Amino acid sequence: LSKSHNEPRFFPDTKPLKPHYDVVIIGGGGHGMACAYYLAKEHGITNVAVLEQGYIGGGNTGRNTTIVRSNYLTPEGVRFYDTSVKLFEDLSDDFDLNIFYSTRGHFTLAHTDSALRTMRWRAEVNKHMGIASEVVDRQLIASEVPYMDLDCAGHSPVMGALYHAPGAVARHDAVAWGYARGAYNRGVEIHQKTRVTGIRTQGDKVCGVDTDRGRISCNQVVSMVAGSTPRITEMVGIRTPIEIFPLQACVTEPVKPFMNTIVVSGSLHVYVSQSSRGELVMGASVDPSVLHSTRSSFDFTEGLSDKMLDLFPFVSRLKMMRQWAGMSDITPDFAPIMGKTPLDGFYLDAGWGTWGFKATPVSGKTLAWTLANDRNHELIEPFRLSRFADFDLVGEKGAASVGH
Ligand code: PYC
Repeated sequence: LSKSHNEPRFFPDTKPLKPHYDVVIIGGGGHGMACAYYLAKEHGITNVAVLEQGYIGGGNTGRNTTIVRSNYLTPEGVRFYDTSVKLFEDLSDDFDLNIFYSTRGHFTLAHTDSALRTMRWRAEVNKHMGIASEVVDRQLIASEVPYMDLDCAGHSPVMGALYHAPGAVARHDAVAWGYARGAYNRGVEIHQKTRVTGIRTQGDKVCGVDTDRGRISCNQVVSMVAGSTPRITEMVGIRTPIEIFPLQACVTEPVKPFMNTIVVSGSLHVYVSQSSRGELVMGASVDPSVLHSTRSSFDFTEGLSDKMLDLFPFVSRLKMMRQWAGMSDITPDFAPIMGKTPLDGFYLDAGWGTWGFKATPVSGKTLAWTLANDRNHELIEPFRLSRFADFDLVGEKGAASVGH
């Protein structure tokens, strides 16, 4: 084989760690890679190491159901996720890599009066902020999703829905790899299979990171590790109100394209879309108890199938191909925790719960800005860690697609 055939497609073999980096990013998922990309691209900061205990995008980035939307409940949330949707729309061009971004339209079904009231609330906040969201009736749902049983087998009929036209799906691995390649080509070092074992401080400031491949010194550390956040924050003695719950998902065998929209039922606790490969990608509520594990269970598939079949009886004929779980780092107000912390030089990108994939571009971009300027970007200031002590919460539970 010629030399080019032997070269890895994206990254050469890992080099030894350097003794010093300006910035260490802990976590090589979509968020970590996006932060590295924007640090290099927009701020010229390239003496950066991304440390990933497994492989690129192997955590929650590769374990979600890839839904992108901005139909949140609070102005802070809407503004933040709308910026992300706009960044997502241009990513394939930015990367020169197809991330299979596909705008589908997103229905959140309401089966009760109170659910409809929440949909109306979200629609009004969204419209006020220029986001396309509206409450629609059964007739419109039936014309857009003709294969769905709106009567839910007589159990809890659909009364209406929140329709969000910009709702989209994308290829999650391509997002992580696109950011990683862009960062790498600009000089960022990506160290896979490198586990952080400690964080060193001097006074009130971060000064280095210990890993299972050696020690490094650095000026800034940002933790972007979602379900592993408590393990990292413990190293620096920072307390957060995050609790970890598994969130499971699964796909069916691929079938011809028939489902053009994303359908979420908050009351039945299911969500489904059809991937560009033809698989139905489905998920349900988070698991009922705190657990730091990515094991998957039969309870999940059984419960999910029960609800799915109420809405889509024909799915009973499809084979389930794969199931998996991620570790959701959930906060009390269902909004993330981002930005500076009481420890100088240590930053957080956490609390991503069940809403992290859709924030990948905006979290990377705003965290890169925050690191470069050592002050919280205005879009993430509402999500600062100190909001819990200040009782200044950003209540987004009503906009979480996933039951909790
Ligand atoms: O927030 O859109 C969402 C979502 C869907 C599945 C998990 N989270």
